Amino acid sequence: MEEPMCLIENSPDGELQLNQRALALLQSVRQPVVVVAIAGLYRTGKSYLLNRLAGKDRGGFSLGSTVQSHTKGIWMWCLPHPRRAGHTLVLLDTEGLGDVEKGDAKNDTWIFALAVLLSSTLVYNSMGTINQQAMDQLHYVTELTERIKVKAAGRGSRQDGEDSAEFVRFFPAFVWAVRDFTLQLELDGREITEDEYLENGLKLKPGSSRQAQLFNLPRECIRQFFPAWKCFVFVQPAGRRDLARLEELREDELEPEFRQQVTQFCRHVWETSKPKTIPGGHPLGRGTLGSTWLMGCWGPLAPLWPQGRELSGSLGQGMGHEAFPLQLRCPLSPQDKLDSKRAELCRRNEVASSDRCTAALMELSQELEERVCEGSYSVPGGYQRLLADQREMVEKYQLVPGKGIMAAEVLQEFLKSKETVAQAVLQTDQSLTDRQREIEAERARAEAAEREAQLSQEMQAKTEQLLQDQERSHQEHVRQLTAKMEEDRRQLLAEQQGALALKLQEQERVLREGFRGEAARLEQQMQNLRQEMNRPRRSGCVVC
Ligand SMILES: Nc1nc2c(ncn2[C@@H]2O[C@H](COP(=O)(O)OP(=O)(O)OP(=O)(O)O)[C@@H](O)[C@H]2O)c(=O)[nH]1
Ligand SMILES: [Mg+2]
Repeated sequence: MEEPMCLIENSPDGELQLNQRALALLQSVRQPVVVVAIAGLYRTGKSYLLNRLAGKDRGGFSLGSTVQSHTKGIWMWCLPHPRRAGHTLVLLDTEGLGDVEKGDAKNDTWIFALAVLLSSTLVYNSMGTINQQAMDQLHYVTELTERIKVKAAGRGSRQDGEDSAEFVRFFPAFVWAVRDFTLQLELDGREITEDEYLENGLKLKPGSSRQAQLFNLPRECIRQFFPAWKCFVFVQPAGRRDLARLEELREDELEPEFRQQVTQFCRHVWETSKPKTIPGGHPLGRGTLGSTWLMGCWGPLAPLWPQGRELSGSLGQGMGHEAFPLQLRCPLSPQDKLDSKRAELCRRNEVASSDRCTAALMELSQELEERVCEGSYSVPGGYQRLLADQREMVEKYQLVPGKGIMAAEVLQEFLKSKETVAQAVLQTDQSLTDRQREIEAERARAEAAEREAQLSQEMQAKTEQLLQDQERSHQEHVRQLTAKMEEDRRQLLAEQQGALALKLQEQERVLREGFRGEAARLEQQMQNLRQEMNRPRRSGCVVC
């Protein structure tokens, strides 16, 4: 991918939309992907730092030099991984948070949430220091985890603390990049590392006052939810005048200390960022659809937000529920599983049929295409010859075995795509009078309409077949469930009879030993058991 491309568009009214071109590109990635996202306040050099991670001299994410926020939505750049052969590095540049002109904190939260869930490493960028203000900005993390927690809690009761274990499985490694850092890394007279600087910033306040809680919340989130954290500080990259044109500067015109810091930062990110995985530890890429990945990240958020739901729909077509990692808490019912499996099988069936039909048509139409290119039909009588050749091709296509359920639809599409060529040939055919041309054009239209009607009949038949299949599957499901319930009932009865026999033996024993009270207690238990066994069962009714 030569240049970055917009992955999620953010319209001025705050609507997020997925760019279908970017999605198609992601779907074509067959290698495992390592995803690095950057987020943080607007106008703090995020795009510039990400360009350094791309390891390219020129080009990349667009920078702005004015006070106005520049990057909008989420931009993506797929590159061969500089350190891992056979891996793709996906860089995600996000819209700056806290833009006063935009003033939409909710929209900011969604952008941040997506950056967190989509990435294997999240770089959080801030200017100057790690201070309370910078920590406060991280309320986005708190909000994100809160929202997912609220939703999850509604679906199944989880204990507090279990969430952090879940999140750690999905959250990326966290890297804090502090830009234009001018302070000494020293604490209480002792030199400290950058990581110790971050650790100090993440220290909790003792006590349970409201103030302490507010102070501790973002810190606790980072500590509990992100599996790893690291800090890098960077000095100002160049003199004040050059800051607005950093991109144009040669490497040796940048501050040497900054260059060194960037080198260390890049090395860390390249070497430690893991390939992005979906639940079960399956790596993305290698045939796992990019949309599955996106959907997996969007899934937990989508239902909380109307636009998210729409995007969910467009992304989720034909995909299984396993794409929703944080919803795994709510197990699917057997019927849901069955439906999802059937939908997946139908989709695969359609794809396979469509591929086979397209391949057959490509092969059968090859000669015809060549003749069109050579201009063989651009002669008097050419139109009739073209139609005859097309008819012959369609006849041969009808004889191709194993085309499957998409045969008519694919043929229709194919013939439709050839209509323009046929019309052009018709118009140039010198042997026809204007009247004849009109008649031919009319005939071609009628033929197309007839094909359309035929297709619509076939589609209807297909839908009916699908409904029948669904009904059959439902009946089968009911049958299996009824059989299972019968089996369970038999099993329970056998267990109860066994228990009754044991109690009877025990009663005889205690009576022999003279424990009348104990025998009476056992008698009561046995009566209860018999009542339980005689209670009528609602066999089969449950699934109706
Ligand atoms: N002071 C300073 N300026 C920088 C640094 N890195 C980049 N810049 C400059 O800051 C301006 C904004 O850089 P961007 O990379 O576009 O910043 P951004 O955070 O992506 O901005 P938004 O997309 O608007 O959120 C440009 O003029 C850069 O040349 C840095 O480390 N320090
Ligand atoms: Mg930017």
